[in-house]
Formats: sequence, structure tokens, C-alpha cells
Amino acid sequence: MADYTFFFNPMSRAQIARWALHEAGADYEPVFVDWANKPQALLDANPMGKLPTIVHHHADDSGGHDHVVSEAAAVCHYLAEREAPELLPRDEEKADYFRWLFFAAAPLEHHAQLLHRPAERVPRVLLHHAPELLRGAAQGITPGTPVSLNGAP
Ligand SMILES: N[C@@H](CCC(=O)N[C@@H](CS)C(=O)NCC(=O)O)C(=O)O
Repeated sequence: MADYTFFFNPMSRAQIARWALHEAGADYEPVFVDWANKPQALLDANPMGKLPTIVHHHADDSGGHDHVVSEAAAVCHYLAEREAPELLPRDEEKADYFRWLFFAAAPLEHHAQLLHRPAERVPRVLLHHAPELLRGAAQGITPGTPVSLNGAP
């Protein structure tokens, strides 16, 4: 059995986890997820049925046990911790690292989703975030704009 089971669909954030699995050199078995018929093994591991989800088949002295990790940013960090510590930030980089890790996972992802939706599917919540979006637009941050990671979130 591979060290990790990786539930994926190519049209999803699972591609972030796939990149991290390769970057970390992890031994994994991919399991394709059909949106219309999610595998029971995925729902057992993560009842929300979201991708990416990985299951780490973790060997230990008593034979081993499984750890489930979901959330793309958490998967990336977990894989670096377990498989490739050289990918982790140095002490002096940790403040920026955690800041950007959580920024990407929450405000940035949320806004990116809203900005890429067809206008008729933009929900009411956009009204709540309109000031932030407009501030971003005023700074030239629109869909497709490369964002420098050197500045502050
Ligand atoms: N915040 C989560 C989002 C996970 C998520 O919503 N994934 C989508 C695919 S990109 C999904 O699984 N959608 C299927 C569903 O909700 O049933 C993350 O960063 O991993």
C-alpha cells in the first residue's frame, strides 16, 4: 500500500495537493472522484466530500494508523512536515510563511472565487465584500494580475 491515498479530480483544488505530493516526493495512490458519485472511502475519510483530501497511512510501532488531511493549504504544510522538511520555512521566514499561508486559504481564495464567477452567479455576499474588492481593483489587482508575494497582505 502506498503511504498516501489521494482523492482527486483534475478540475479541482486537488491539483494543488498533487503538486505538493510531487514536490515532497511522496508515495501516493490517486483515487479519481466522480462528482456525481463520490467514493464511499472519500466520504468515510471526509464526510464533507471535499477535495483535496489525503489519507496518510502512517506506520508506527503498533502497526500503523491513518491520518486524514483536507484543506489544500493544510495538505501542503503537512506533506512538507512529514516528507520534505527542507521545504519548510526557516525560522526567520515563519512569520511571512504563516501569514501568506492563511491569507491564501481564506481571504484570497474567497475573493478569487467571487471574481471568477459569471456575473449572474455572484451571490449577495459580494455586496458585503465590495469595498475590499474595489480597493483591490483600485490597486490594479484584477483577475489575471500576477500578485507579488513580497508585500503585506
Ligand atoms: N477550502 C477548501 C476548499 C475545498 C473545496 O471546496 N473543494 C472543491 C473542489 S475545488 C470540492 O471538493 N467541491 C465538491 C463539493 O463541494 O462537493 C480547500 O482549500 O481545500
